[in-house]
Amino acid sequence: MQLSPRNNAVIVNGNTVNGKTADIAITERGSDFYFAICAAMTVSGFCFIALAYRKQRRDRLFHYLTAAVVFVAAIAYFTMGSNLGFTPIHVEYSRSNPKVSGSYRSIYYVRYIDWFITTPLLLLDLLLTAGMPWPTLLWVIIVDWIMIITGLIGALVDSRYKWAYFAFGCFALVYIVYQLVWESRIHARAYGRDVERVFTMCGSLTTVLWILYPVAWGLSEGGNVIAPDSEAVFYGVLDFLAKPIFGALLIWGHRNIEPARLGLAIKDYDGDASVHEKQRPHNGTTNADATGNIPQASSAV
Ligand code: RET
Repeated sequence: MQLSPRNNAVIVNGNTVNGKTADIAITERGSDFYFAICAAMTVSGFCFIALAYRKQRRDRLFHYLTAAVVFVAAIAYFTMGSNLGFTPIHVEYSRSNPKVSGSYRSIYYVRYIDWFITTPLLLLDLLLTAGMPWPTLLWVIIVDWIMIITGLIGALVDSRYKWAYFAFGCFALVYIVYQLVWESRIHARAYGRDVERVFTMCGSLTTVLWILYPVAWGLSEGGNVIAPDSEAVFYGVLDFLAKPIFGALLIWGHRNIEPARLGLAIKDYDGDASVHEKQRPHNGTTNADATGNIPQASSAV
């Protein structure tokens, strides 16, 4: 008798997509691992939201950004655990190692959709901590998108031209790393020792981890050196450190830093009766809106 229910995802959702079958694909163990990371992302998301509710609404920016990152990742990991969100791509290098021998490898495009949404949010976390001006934020995010999209194109191309896209992505990463270790770090210093400390801690973690992503890519989607199960572990560990662990450190680092100090002066309407319903409007007939103004229609009645 089997005690634990089997994970049937790789059987239910097979390896055939658009008429092609991936013969280099994840096994049940790879699927289990993806589901485990999915669970970790989900739990950490709820923790970040719970921590957000301990703060005033206007001080929750970093909690919400970080929670969004892990919730999006949780959905991507659910997809990969279910053996979905991939397409079989002909490998450039056929290997004799039985774990990677074959012609078509599962390429998980859902990973890139996840990164397209979450990496800009992670960069926002960091660059807002450093108090960088918004044109720089925008520019770094555009460069980040170029990095992710070129990585996706490279992964989907089956000829050696894939490495050209990989090189474009690496150039983009060099610029992002320069921003983090140089310009933003110097900028963060101007806001005081505590801001500099949290930026240095999270920025260094990000720099080291992000440099390892192209290594994982070169060994899996690019070079077909490691099996899809090992790819799951490599990217899974990186994502776990780059999202929930990074997020926890960032939120902890911000515990005594008022966002207003970083130039993030966010308005809220604490004293407004119609928002909090702590007190009744003066004559009991008018309805003030969130700005405290009385709408024309209701005052005319
Ligand atoms: C690719 C391949 C192309 C070259 C480079 C890459 C870098 C990817 C990075 C991804 C980071 C993802 C994170 C996800 C977690 O939220 C696209 C693999 C340089 C740095 C942090």
